[in-house]
Amino acid sequence: MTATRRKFLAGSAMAAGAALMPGAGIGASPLVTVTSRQIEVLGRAVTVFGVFGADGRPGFSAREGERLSGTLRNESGRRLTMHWHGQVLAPWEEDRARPGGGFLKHNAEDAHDFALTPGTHWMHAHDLAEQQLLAAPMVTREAAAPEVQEHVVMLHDFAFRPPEEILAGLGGLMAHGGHGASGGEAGMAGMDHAAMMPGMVHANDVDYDAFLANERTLDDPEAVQVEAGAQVRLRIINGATATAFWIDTGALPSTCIAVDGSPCEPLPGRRFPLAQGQRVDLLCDVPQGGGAFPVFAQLEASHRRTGLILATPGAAVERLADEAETVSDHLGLGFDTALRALRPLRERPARMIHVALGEEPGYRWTLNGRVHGEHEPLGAALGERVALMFMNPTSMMHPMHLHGHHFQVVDVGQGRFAGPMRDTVIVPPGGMVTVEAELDKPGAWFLHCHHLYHMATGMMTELVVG
Ligand SMILES: [Cu+2]
Repeated sequence: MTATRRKFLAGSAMAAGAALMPGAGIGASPLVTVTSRQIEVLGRAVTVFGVFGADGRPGFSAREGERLSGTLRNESGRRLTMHWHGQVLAPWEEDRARPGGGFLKHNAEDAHDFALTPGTHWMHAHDLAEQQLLAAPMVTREAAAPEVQEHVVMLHDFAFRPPEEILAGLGGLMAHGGHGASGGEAGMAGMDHAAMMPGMVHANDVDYDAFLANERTLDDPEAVQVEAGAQVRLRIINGATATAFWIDTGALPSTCIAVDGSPCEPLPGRRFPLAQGQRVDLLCDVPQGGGAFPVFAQLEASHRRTGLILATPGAAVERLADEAETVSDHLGLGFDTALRALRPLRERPARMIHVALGEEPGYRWTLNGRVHGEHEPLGAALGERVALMFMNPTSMMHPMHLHGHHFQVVDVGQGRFAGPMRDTVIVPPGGMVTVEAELDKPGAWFLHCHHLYHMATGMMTELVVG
């Protein structure tokens, strides 16, 4: 590990040196640059992060077999931690989101060189800066991908107030046992006293100002031109900080072909749950007659929604309401129960590790009774197969994410099954979910809830392999 680390540091130094000689070698032209920029949300100019590839497009795209080989440059004016979410071939040393990983400073670069993991993945800040759009797609098109039009959709929850203020408000809310702690343009909603009583399930503990699909709201949505009678592949990424969605393709019959970037047996449907951190790849059938077809992302347990429109040439695009007529359900595991991995783990005995999710007064979220910082790391041997059994007696759903690995969902409390390969799994309130992972890479890998306010207030531990 030390040797690799040294190599990585040498790489960084080399990149920094090269940056002094424009046009020379690595670092002269970063693969990915993080910037600060202004966009408009609901008619208001706001300053957010931007994450752009060398082609000027958001994030990074490649083809199966290619490597991420070059630098990530920070020109944002702020320090950052970038996590390669779903990139299971990225060495531990090359992910800032690791214990002791530190920050990439302003005007500095990290050098990277790793094989890209095929599928719909993404990169994001490993802290609340994600809410200020420090996140971007990282899509590596599969060699076997169907030859159809593709479109990447990144979802966000957006607030005009900074995450620190929201976090303080959440703590204040819990400490004071009711409303009134946050003030501001939009208080903490959906959290009345009844919803906070033990045994009551709730969602959406942050009341956002807007929900974005590729940075746009439904009053001015993205319209993607498609061909009548054709198939379109949507690669949808939930980059929201604290919001889970139902993807609703409405009039478009759709088939799920991958979750969290890993292929699954094709599963037809029109509504698909998508928790924070998760991805879903849908093949949508555009009717022969053409037309304009909204694809919505509706919040769980809410009317509110965002989305985009797929439209054939000349189709009339109607104005879309940003609230649905009916309140959606909470996210559950029905979808995962129906999913089957196309490339499951081979059967092999696994050692069980219990992970109890917990909730304490004062907006403290725990794993095995500890907040991060006071945690006991979980340990495993290199090459070991482990089963992580998540038990959730809390009042909220938690999307649990393990760094550096794809795991297989094998039990959701109804007996064993060969469920999907994922890297982030919904653990509903009152639920019990078991995933298995092959621990084939050394490192101290974060294991955490992808509701980033839960992560920020303690819901993270590490799995030390090797
Ligand atoms: Cu959580």
